Amino acid sequence: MSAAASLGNGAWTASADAPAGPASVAPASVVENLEQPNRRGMGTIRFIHTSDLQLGARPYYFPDEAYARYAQARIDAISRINGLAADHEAAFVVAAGDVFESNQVEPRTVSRACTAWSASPVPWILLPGNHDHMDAASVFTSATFTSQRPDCVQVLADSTPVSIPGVPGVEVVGAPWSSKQMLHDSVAWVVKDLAPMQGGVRVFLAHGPTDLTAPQASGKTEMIHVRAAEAALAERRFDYLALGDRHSLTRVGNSGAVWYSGSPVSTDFRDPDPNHALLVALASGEPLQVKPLSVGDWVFLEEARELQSDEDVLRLGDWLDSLDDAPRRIVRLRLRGELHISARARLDTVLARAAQRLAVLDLADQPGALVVLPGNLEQQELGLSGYARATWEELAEAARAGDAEAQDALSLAFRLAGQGG
Ligand SMILES: [Mn+2]
Repeated sequence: MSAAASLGNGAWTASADAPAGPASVAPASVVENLEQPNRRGMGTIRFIHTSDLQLGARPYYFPDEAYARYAQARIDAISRINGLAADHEAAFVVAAGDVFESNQVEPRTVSRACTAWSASPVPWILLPGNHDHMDAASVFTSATFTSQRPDCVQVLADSTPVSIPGVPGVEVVGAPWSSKQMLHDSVAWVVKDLAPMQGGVRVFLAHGPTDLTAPQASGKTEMIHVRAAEAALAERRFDYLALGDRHSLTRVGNSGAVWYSGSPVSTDFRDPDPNHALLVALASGEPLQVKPLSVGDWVFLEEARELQSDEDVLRLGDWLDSLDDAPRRIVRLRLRGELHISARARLDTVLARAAQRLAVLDLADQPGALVVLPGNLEQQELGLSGYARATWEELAEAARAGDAEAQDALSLAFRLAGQGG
């Protein structure tokens, strides 16, 4: 089940199972401070948490046409989040790392992003992540970015807490990546120098794996230790930890105040719950609340099928046909099994049709997984004679011996003869 579904998509989620205490409940002093800046007079501060836009990333299996649309969709995610900020009266947006895929992204990508940000009704605070780390060659110090960056965009180049213009009572502090590798838990590293908040609220931005969500990566030096972060939350060294690195919406730990927003537009087959941003509300005297907002509509689907018959191929075709919004579906098929030539030829027709409809149809390369069984039946149906028949038999023999090229050639010959539709 997706995190959004488990949260009841669109519903506010209070940190109901959070332990009672200052980590999740704003103390009175904070409430007083918040009442002034709040435009609605309800003592609530709202903001949007996003991360991992990975602008400029191109998966190797995307053809040009699909990539152009996909790249645009990810720039458009900035505009969508701008719109969501306005719709939900969010005061600002934080992006917790990997806004750009790398420090070497094309200047055009940086320019497109700056144009999208320039239309934002609220400030955006960006954290350099592992892909767009802050060093001498950072995208954030590039001529394109520095000359085109709109005033509403602020980059956390170091861990000095910053205030947000026009949003009093809120402090943002980040743990930016300064190189491709972090040698320590960036949250613990920064938190030790952070005094507990006396008034207002503090939002912490960090990027990297946590010990709870990536235990398999326990040797990584950059691992963020969640229990220590929760202790800092309880001491009010910060009120919300906005994480990036996981591309899937994920609640982390027990506090209800530590989240990965996931990528606003899906980036890979591995991500179970992408395509969201998080609306976060720190409300007077109430538990912190988060609400997943829908942003992206590109979906990566991986499907494994065992094919043994014509019926199996037809069922696969029906499934491919049933996918809605095909121009924004990236499908990877893992096919295995044994098919006679006629079924294999039908499969090729099914796949050709799907490749036309879908953004991407990727056939995972698994040599030998799908075997073609040449039989005599097909040969008879084709009514071959003479040279053609001799060629067919030669190919069939090679195909029986496992020659994949011969299997492809037989399938193609069968289709061309009009038997595979
Ligand atoms: Mn990332």
